[in-house]
Amino acid sequence: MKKILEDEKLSMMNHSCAHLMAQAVKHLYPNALFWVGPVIEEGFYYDIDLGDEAIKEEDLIKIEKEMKKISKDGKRIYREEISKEEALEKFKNDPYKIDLINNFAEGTIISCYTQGDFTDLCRGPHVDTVKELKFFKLLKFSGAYWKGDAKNRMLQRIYGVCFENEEDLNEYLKELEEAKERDHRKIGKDLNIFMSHNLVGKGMPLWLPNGAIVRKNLENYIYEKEQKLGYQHVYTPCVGTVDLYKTSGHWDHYKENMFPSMKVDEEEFVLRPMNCPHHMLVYGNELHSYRDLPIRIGEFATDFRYEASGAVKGLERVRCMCQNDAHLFVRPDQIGEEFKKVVALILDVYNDFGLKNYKFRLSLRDPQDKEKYFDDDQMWNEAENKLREVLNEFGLDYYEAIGEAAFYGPKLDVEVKPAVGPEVTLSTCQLDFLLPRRFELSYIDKDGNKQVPVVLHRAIFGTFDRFTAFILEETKGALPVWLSPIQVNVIPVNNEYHLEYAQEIYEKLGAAGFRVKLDDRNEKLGYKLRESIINKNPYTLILGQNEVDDKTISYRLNNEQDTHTMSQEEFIDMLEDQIKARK
Ligand code: TSB
Ligand code: ZN
Repeated sequence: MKKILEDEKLSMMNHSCAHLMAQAVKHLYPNALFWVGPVIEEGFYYDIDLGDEAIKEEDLIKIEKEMKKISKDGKRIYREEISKEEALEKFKNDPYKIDLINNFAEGTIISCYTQGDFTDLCRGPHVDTVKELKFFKLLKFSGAYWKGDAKNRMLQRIYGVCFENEEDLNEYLKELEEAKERDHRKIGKDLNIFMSHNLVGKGMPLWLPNGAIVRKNLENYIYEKEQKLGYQHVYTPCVGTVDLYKTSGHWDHYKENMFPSMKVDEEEFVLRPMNCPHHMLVYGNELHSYRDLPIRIGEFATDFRYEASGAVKGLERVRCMCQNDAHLFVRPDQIGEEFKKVVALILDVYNDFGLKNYKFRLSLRDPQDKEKYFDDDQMWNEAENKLREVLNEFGLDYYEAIGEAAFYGPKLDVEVKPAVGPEVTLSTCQLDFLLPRRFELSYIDKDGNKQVPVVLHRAIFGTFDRFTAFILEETKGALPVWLSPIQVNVIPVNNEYHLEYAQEIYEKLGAAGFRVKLDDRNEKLGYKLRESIINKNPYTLILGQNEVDDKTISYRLNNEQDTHTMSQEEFIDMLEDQIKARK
């Protein structure tokens, strides 16, 4: 996909096209006022106040037509530089521009761009004439609160994209279409993985039976791995008192990401945004000797976070999530070794899922940001170097991101790119010298003295929510057989002659523990087959006269045209092996 933001020429064109769109909107809606119109990854948008009018789908076509007309007219775009006072005078009837201008320091020279009858405040640069803007498309529109604040007025945001030639535009639109097809929100709906309802709330998806099968299997998978690696799993409540989060520091450093507190009798609770404080208490429940460490406390734990309403997205960014979480309590001399084990587990899991498109990001503190990060240079440097060392030992490619560390320590994140929208973090492993101190945790060392353990926070899937979103997109919904809600779909060629045998196979496979469906509807074979492919069933059995006569099974794989025939026992063995191997 063409990277608009990274291409100077394309960025400039898209920016100019935002102005062109605004000019067209102004022609059609003379009272329209404009907020900001930046270039983004997928092109550009402009936030517009249309008074009481709301944009409809057909309006985009009208606006596009007007844009074409203006472009044909071919006016030059010219830049003008004025003082802040002049700008305030020029835009005195436009409260949005006044708001922008007031943010400039006294004495700033402000630039404006004019094309024909339209002038806009803008840093630029722009193309020389609107004639250059020929190959564009308005993509969609949505509501957007002014300054992203739900307390403010709702503006109309119109998105579009512009290219240098028709081929590039068409190719981009095709890719956009494909990305939409791959979007887990579409797949999740088509395959009945999850739903949302405004009575439950924004960013609070409900996992449907099919989704629950996927999630349960992911849970079992990672639970087995963690058991083998010495993790101990716990269950803890998804609320805590405000005091718990004051002790942990979240109240000071993470409050804006939390739901507001609620009072019950004398206690003040919050929905937890993280599980670390609970796990600190679990560790502190017993005395520990240096020989007991590492102690690895895991939980599939529900958390609540306040995510901006514009940011919530399907299962990928939710307000109620379930982390595949664990806190590893180690001695300082064990940090490197334990971190290595976590990285090995991440690589192992990604290998099992055949994931290749991911990047390691080493997230470091911003030494200037004394408010977010606790002030202990030595501790930070040591921690950051430890992580670097291990990554180098593995020979992994990674990049460093300043200011992305958690408030309690540096971390390794695994970044992936969803079908639509910016990159997100999947796995994470975070070093923490702070929390164990705040909870006064200790272990007894060789000499009988109390020492403070170090904590590694880690989530391999990240959350089950986000990971599911990601694998739905990676597989385009065609999940591996061990995860698939339906593993085998049984279709009789003709209900009249073959249904009895199909029924027998259906029951046999069900008794063998597979997730089976029998399609006994009175529909044509071709129709049922197509639907089975659309539903991404890994195995579709087609049972006709040959199969009835020979007591065999014929199947098609979701991604293949060929039909394979084998004995019932062979088929059951093959399926069992595949599911066991989780391949
Ligand atoms: C790993 N305390 C640590 C934990 O011990 C922690 O909470 N880390 S986190 O903030 O990075 O979250 C863990 C993972 O949850 C992230 O790596 C990401 O994959 C996932 N995640 C974070 N926010 C959301 C969200 N809003 N929706 C879905 N998944 C999310
Ligand atoms: Zn944690």
